[in-house]
Amino acid sequence: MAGPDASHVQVGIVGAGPAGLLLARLPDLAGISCLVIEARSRAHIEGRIRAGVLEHETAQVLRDVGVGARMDREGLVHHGLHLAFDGESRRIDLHALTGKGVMVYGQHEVVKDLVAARIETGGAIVFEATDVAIADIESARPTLSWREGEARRSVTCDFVAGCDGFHGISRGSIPAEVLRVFERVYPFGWLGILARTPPASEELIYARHEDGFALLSMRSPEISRLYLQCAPDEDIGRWPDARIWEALQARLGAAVGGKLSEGEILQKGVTAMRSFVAEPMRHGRLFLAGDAAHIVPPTGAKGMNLAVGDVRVLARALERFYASGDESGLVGYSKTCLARIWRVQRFSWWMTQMLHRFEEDTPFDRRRQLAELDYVTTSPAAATTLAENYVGLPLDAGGHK
Ligand code: RFL
Ligand code: PHB
Repeated sequence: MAGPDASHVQVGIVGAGPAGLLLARLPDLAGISCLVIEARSRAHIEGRIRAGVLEHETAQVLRDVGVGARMDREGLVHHGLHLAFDGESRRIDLHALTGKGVMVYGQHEVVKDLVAARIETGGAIVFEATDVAIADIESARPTLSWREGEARRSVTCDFVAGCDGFHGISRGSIPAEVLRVFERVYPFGWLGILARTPPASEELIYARHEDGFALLSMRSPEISRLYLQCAPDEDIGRWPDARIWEALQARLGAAVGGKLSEGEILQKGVTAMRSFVAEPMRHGRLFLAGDAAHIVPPTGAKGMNLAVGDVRVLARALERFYASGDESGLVGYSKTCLARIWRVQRFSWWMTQMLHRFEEDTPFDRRRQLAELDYVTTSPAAATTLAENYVGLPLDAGGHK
């Protein structure tokens, strides 16, 4: 096992989000040495409230790498979800349509479980690293360097994995003339709250409302997670708790048959929304994974699941390379991942356009949106399209084999 002072590791990993931490775990189990360099503190990454829905296969991956026990005890398995519109709420039976469900379990809980497992096995994570830099990715010995307090440290690596999220430094290490970016920025954001109150529905409710989108989700039988469509640069200061509850009641009240129970707001924040893909995801010996390479709007609940998908492809490729020298998985990494990523981009965009209020929409667009929701919730073929994407497309390659 490589410690922070070792001068060489097989895989240097930038970022301890779900992508970096899972990537450290998978090759580690195969005896491949990894070092994780993280810019923030352990408390920060373990307290960062983000995603909540794990696809069927994502949950299975966590079990497979030995970090699924708490998820299976505390997570909530959901077999359906609701789409609310035009004053009513209709259920999509995920399980009847696909034979699968999803696991509602907070991303920060996944992060806690992965950090604990890594520390327990003596694996190194450098927290609060500053000035992290990647060099020589086109050579056989790329270098990862960082500052820890006053000391500048570095390791050489066989490979570097850029798992440092959308605002990290890895993507920028790929030469500009090589990198192609595809992007759509949405004219709205989500205001999200975590509240101490039992969820008003046992299953998630995605609501299309004339005032804008709203989502009812949860973290436990006592804690609700709720979102409201808002301006992308919304000033959270303009949203005292009473205004948030009033907007949630207006958008979700009918769907829960009356009133949401209100409670103490434990956390609130605004997230801007975009669709983004950077291609290729590999240059030389640098591999991008997760949000470092792509962002989806959260409407499809896909971001963390995509990160897990990338990492599984990369871990498998690394294991094959170290076991037999076979480079084909590494060479094909970007293409394999991108096929799936574009399908998930399409789904996340589709859910977003179906459920949000766009200022430029005409009365025609509003009627079309309602017709689409009506179709998706009445046609078994259309409902299956939503359900199979929501529970997760097969991990291998772009789609069905
Ligand atoms: P992360 O989680 O952003 O982790 C990147 C890590 O890299 C660190 N870092 C650096 N470290 C070293 N050097 C540097 N220069 C660094 N720069 C950054 C950061 O501190 C961080 O620890 O990326 P990763 O691992 O790719 O994981 C991606 C997911 O976090 C993201 O896709 C999801 O949270 C998206 N998402 C959802 N995904 C789902 O699958 N299901 C959901 O239900 C879901 N809901 C959501 C979401 C994201 C949301 N927000 C806040 C963006 C709901 C919301 C509101
Ligand atoms: C969440 O629980 O945070 C959540 C659930 C579903 C989404 C996005 C976020 O689509």
